[in-house]
Amino acid sequence: DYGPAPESDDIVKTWLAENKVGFGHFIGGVFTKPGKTFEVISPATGETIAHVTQGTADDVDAAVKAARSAHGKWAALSGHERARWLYAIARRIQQHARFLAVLESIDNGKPIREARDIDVPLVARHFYHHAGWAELVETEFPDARPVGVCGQIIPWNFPLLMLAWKIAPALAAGNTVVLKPAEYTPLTALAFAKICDEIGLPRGVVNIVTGDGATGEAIVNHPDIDKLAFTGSTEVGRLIRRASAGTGKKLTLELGGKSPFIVFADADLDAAVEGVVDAIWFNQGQVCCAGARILVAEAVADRFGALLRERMKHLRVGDPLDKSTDVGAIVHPVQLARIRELMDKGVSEGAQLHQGTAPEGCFYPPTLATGVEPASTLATEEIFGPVATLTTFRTPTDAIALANNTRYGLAASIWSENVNLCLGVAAEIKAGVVWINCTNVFDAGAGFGGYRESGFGREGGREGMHAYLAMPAPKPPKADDAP
Ligand code: TXE
Repeated sequence: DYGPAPESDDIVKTWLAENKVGFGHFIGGVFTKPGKTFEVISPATGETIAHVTQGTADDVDAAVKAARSAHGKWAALSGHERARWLYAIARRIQQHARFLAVLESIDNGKPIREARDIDVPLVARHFYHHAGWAELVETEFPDARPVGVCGQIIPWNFPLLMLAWKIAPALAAGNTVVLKPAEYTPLTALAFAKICDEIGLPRGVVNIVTGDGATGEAIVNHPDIDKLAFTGSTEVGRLIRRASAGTGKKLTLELGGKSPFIVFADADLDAAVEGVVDAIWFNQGQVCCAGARILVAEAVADRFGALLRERMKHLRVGDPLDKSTDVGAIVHPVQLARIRELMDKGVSEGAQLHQGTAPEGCFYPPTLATGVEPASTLATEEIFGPVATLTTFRTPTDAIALANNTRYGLAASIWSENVNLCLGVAAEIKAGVVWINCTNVFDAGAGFGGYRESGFGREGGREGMHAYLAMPAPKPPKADDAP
């Protein structure tokens, strides 16, 4: 047990020190000896905080075999019994909330306030919610059966939350999993493995294999995996779709976005400014559904821009473990370099940047880009940093056209006091989620996912369960049902 500890940072330090030689995988309920390892850094300090094993194709194979042999018994449990395991996981997450939040903040660079108040509570909520689905699955989906062994590959922006989005519905539906966390942020997945071990979850139901893209490829190509679930870049999503085409694997992809944030002239502008803070400066903008394109009605554009620039000055960028920090560190120097490269390109294409301040190191200041042409880099590429573009529109029709002028379709948010306008515009926007007078609101009970190059399949709620169940084909209508 992590035990009662006066200082949350100390519990994390102790755990990391205990595993100083390196972390192995979690396969068949056993922590393997570390193999060839790679370094994990804390982006805020640049310090190496752990060594984690680079998973090989043999490691993936061992994990798939463990998941396969655990599957029969797990699938045969009653829904109620599986629900009890999911409840047990959720309770343990709450019990170790502080440890997990600090670990996430150190590993990812996200502000502790967000890890503590958003990531970890949503993780617990996801397991509680899906415990409910485990209870309901037999009655709600009477003809369905679990898919089998699921290979799940997740990104670094919400490491533990993305794990929850993948593992909770899979287990609720009666599947077993092999999950690979992102190479930048593997530590909370290993802490999760420890939780599975502590509660005595049947061996092999959850397997965690760490590693980079090559390990991910080994999962994608493994012949005994029945379903692949991926969240990450559109490029890798494409590779996975190609690699799995022609196999019987079920596939869901949650990829990038370039979501519009539309402010009409009658919006509560102060509320909309706070909305922008949540839309693009939350999690350093490393959010697939971030409101990265602010579209504002011409009539209020000057006033809104001024309010936004003033608000930006007051954002505190820095030490993720400081409770007053608003914007933490960018996940990795490679990602920082990527952001800088895109921004340089944007400036060379004529964009003007309005920036707050950021400390030296792996940090990027909150940024607003104006003078951005619709076809330019900053308007079209997912930057995945704390950068929003600001563009004006005249009519709702213009706003809709600009909003839909993207190859993505993950999310959108609309700000106006006129609810009819909001609902009318929402219906015209091609996006998986449309928020009205709010943004980045997540709930385990609501399906989340995209259109177009943002991927396909839904996570969360009833729709999310479909991804983890094999459904019988719909019956053809009988002759006397014909109209
Ligand atoms: O993502 P990758 P990266 C976007 C965002 C970001 C960009 C690059 O724009 O700037 O992607 O990030 C695993 N087969 N998003 O390069 O590579 C990898 O190990 C199988 C949006 O870090 O897609 C990791 O576990 N797996 C996004 C996971 O894929 C492979 C969140 C994601 O990494 C693989 C993250 C391969 N060939 C980035 N190559 C979102 N939608 O939220 C890599 N991986």
